[in-house]
Amino acid sequence: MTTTEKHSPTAAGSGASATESFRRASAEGGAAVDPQRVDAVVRAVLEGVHAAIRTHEVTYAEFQAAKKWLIEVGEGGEWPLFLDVFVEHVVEEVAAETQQGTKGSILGPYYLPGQRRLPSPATLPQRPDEGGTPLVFTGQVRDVDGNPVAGAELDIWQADEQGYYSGFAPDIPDGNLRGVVAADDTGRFEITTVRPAPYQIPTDGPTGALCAAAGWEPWRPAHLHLLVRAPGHRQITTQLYFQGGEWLDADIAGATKPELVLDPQPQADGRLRAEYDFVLEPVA
Ligand code: MBD
Ligand code: FE
Repeated sequence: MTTTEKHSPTAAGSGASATESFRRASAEGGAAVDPQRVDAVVRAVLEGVHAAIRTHEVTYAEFQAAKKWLIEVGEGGEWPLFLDVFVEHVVEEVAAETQQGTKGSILGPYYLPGQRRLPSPATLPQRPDEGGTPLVFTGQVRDVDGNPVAGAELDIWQADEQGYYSGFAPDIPDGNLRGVVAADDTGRFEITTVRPAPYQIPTDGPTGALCAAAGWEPWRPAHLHLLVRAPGHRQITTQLYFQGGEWLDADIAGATKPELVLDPQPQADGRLRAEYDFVLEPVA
């Protein structure tokens, strides 16, 4: 490995970590396999593929290129990345039809459980020379009737000023810009962090190659990821974006919603301050 390779993230490196992390999280998971449902859903997926081949008169050369690319997605560990970028937003939209409270968004491939628990007011773990404009993020967790919720936690993770996530890029300490912040007993929280950069899909892997081949911009707007939970309430998985931020209207992952945009205001001390209140529905 050369020095440059060691210090800049590679698609294969973050892909392998994301695949490993997904396997760990879903070790006991898996939906019940009702043959009728497998038949209905998989049949519909295959019919969609068949229709695309007929409509666009796909050639043998193109079919073989597709096979080669699919093999590379697996070998590069990019199934979590590819599926979360191009498919998860629709699964989330279907789930959202039966959900109340704060809008959800996709989980994405870079969540890591078990991060440091920090009482509010909290500062997310960061390097002494962490880049990026300091950001103070405050708000309150309430129930659907507007009452403060006790025992709320905000499990938060984000990219750094270069758009990289700890755990998925070399040279970033484990747990950097990640934490589980405990709100106070009226649901209020204050989290000091830095403003993240937009995220670019690695250009040196198969998902990036697909974007280049299709002429798609491989970018997500800057965002904070959050799981917000409290006893007796449904956990929400969401993301918060930044008003006026680049790619806000062109998210490759199709995961922005107008209700999920922060409008940070610069303070006299040079820090940004943003406020957002979360609404949790009771467990079903
Ligand atoms: C991300 O940071 C992300 O949030 C998603 C959904 C997909 C790829 C990278
Ligand atoms: Fe992300």
